[in-house]
This record gives sequence, structure tokens and C-alpha cells, in this order.
Amino acid sequence: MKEFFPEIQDRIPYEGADSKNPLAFKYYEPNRMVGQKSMEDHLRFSVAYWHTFKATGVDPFGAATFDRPWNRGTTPMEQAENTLRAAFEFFQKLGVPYYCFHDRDLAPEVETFAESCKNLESMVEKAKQLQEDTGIKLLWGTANLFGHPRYSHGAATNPDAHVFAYAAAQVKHAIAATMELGGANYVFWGGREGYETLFNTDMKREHEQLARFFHMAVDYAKQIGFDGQFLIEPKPKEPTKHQYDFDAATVLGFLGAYDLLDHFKLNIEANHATLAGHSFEHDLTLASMNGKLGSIDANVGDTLLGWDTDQFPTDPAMCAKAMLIVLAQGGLGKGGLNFDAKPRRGSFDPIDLFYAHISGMDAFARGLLAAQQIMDDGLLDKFIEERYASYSGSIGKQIMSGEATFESLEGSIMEKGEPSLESGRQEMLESIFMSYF
Ligand code: XUL
Ligand code: CO
Repeated sequence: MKEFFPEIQDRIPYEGADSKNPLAFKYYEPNRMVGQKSMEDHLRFSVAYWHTFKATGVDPFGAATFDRPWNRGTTPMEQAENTLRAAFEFFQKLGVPYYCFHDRDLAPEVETFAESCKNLESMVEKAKQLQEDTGIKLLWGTANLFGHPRYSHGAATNPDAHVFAYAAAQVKHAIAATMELGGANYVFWGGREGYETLFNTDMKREHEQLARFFHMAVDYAKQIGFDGQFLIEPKPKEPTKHQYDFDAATVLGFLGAYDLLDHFKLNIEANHATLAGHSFEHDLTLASMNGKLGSIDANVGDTLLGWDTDQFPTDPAMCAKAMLIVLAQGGLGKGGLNFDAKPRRGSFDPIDLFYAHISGMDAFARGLLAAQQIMDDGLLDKFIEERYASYSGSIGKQIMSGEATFESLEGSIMEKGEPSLESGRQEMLESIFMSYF
């Protein structure tokens, strides 16, 4: 059978930190134990079908630059089948345990809805076989509710109920496809769920529509017995100016307001957090502290650019900050680290996909090792614990137990007077953190 990546003969090897070979791992050793789990089980890496196999390099200024051999078939279904074969060859050679897709990445959308569904079913059958043959699994599936012109004013939040119905029908099939492939999660990214101007938008109504949509999805999952985790992926802007799922805090507020909290966790994407004006670790922490960090889209933006550049992560320190949060909550459960990332438009050779993923995997593996060491040493945790020590003392305990009142606290301040000031020691802590690299 024809190979799509003939330059890579075998599985990418681990060569250790001294290697200068860009086609080898320096840190990612899947079976290496880190704390109680193997690296592979901590990191649960996944490849994003849409960027890695379907992206063309097209941008607003120029045509496609990625001339992928798997996209050269004569019919759309032949291309889809070649793409699937290329994908599984890539997963195996890279040594990655998971992948993620949108329905329309896997199978082409054609003239009628019924025919598009048939295409999806046929591709799911083929993917299932390849999963069985290789042991590679589906981290999550999702539906593309943003590419087709029918969704230009939103899917669930569309002013036209006919479009809402179309989106519902599409998601029904995407959830069923995910279940058929044993997907561990199902993701909702609100592609065009947002607005450009309030002159034509009833925001309250659109929020209510979105909530109805999510409730229907929950009902459908229950009806068919899908036990994967539902995830919402926050993003503040792009494609619309005001995306409804702005950030982790906004999504949690929305889920709480519409009685959906029990059914969803969050898929936090680094580049989305920074577009919202947060750091990656801020949104990870916000999700995690609410028991809602379900999965991660591992990428990075460019500090000089204000849009979603979806680049591969290469900064082990950033990855360590993320992994500290993941380790502290005992792992990602059903979730994983999905590389929602693409090589730059000028990196158009198929082999660039290997360079990109290998460096992303190494960045996170290096970050994991540092995070585990930081946790084991406990210096940062100890500092934070001591910083809040007064809440274990008498006033602090009374405050947090609800015993204290404004009046009782006034009394204690009359007695105790001015508090002593303590330095936050930020630079010292940054220096400790840096010593792990
Ligand atoms: C878009 C984005 C999506 C989701 C899946 O910015 O991140 O690719 O991850 O729809
Ligand atoms: Co994403």
C-alpha cells in the first residue's frame, strides 16, 4: 500500500536530551513513569484532523500552499479515504494515542443532508477498522457548524429556526459517529455562536436558543447511551466579534444560569485564553478550581498578533505551568492534550507536520517532568500555603466558617490594630520556577 510519509520509515524514536535530531524525541518517552503514571497516560496526546490533514495553507492574501498527496484523489470520497489512510500512517509513525475530528473533516459534505450523513457513516466504518487495527483511539468528535454559508448568522443562535434544526440534525449524527468510534469526549466549540451588531441581534433570545440546543444534546446522548464527556471550548472572538462562550468564567456562568453545569466540562485552548486577555494558566485554573477542566487544546498564539494563530507550543515553561494545574487535579480524566495547531503557511512539506508535532510533544513532556519535580519538592505549594496561614488561625477560621460578622471583625481590629505587611516574593518564586529548566 502506498505510503504518504515515505521519508519516515519507522516510528519516531526517543533519543534523549542530548540529541539534535529534529525527527527524534528528546523528552517524550511514552513508557517513562512520572509519579504514578506513564508519560503517555499523563499527556494523552491527540492530533487535530482538521489542521494536520485538511488545512491547505490558504490565507486572506493567497492561495493554498499545502499540496498534500492524500488530497489528490479524483472524487471527494476518494480523497476522504486517502486522508484517513494518511492520518493513521501519521498517528502510528508519530506514536500518538489519540486523534480528534469534525464531522466534515472526516467525510465531505455534499448536495443533500442525507447523502452527507451516508458519507460520514461510511467513513466512520473505515475509521473504526483502522482504530481496531492500530489501537489508536478517538479523544473527541465534534460538528463543523461554522464553515457552510447556512451558518453565517450562527447555528443554534441563528435567527432562523430552520438553521437551528439543521444544526441539531448535524450534531445528532456527529454525536452518534463519536459514540460509534468510542470517542472519550464530544466537543462544542461555538463557531459562529456570537454576533457582530446589536442592531440586528436579540442577545437574550440567542442565549436561550443556545441553552435549548445544549439541553437537546444532553437528552440525545442519554437516549442513545453515549457516556463520553461533553466539553465546551471557550473562545472570546473570531469568527464573530462577540463570541458567547467568551472564556472559562463566562461559560461556567452560562451553564449555571441554564441548569447545564452537571453535564459539561471545559476544553481550554491556550490561544483562546490569551485572546480573551488571560494567560493559559489563568483559564486552566479557573476551570480546574470549579471541577470543570476536562481537556486541553494545546497550542499557542503569537504575542505580536491579535488573532488565533494556532501555533505549536515550543515553550516548556508554559507547558510546565499548564501541567502543574493538570497534576494538581489528578490528571485530565477522559480528556487529553489535543494539538489544535498548524504549521505556518510557508512550512508546506508533509514532513513539517512531524517536526511540528515532535517539538510540541517534547515541550509538553519537558513541562510535565518539570511540573512533577516542582510538585514533589513542594516549594511553591509551601509558599502559597504559608501565605494563607492566617486563615487557620482564630480570625481566619471564624471568617470562613461564617461565625464572624462585620461587627465582630470591627471588634477584633480595635484590639489588634494594623496588620503586618508581607512581601509577595514574586521574583523569588519566579527564580525558583526557573531553576527547574
Ligand atoms: C477554533 C477551534 C476549533 C475547535 C473545534 O478556534 O479551536 O478548531 O477546537 O471545533
Ligand atoms: Co480548539
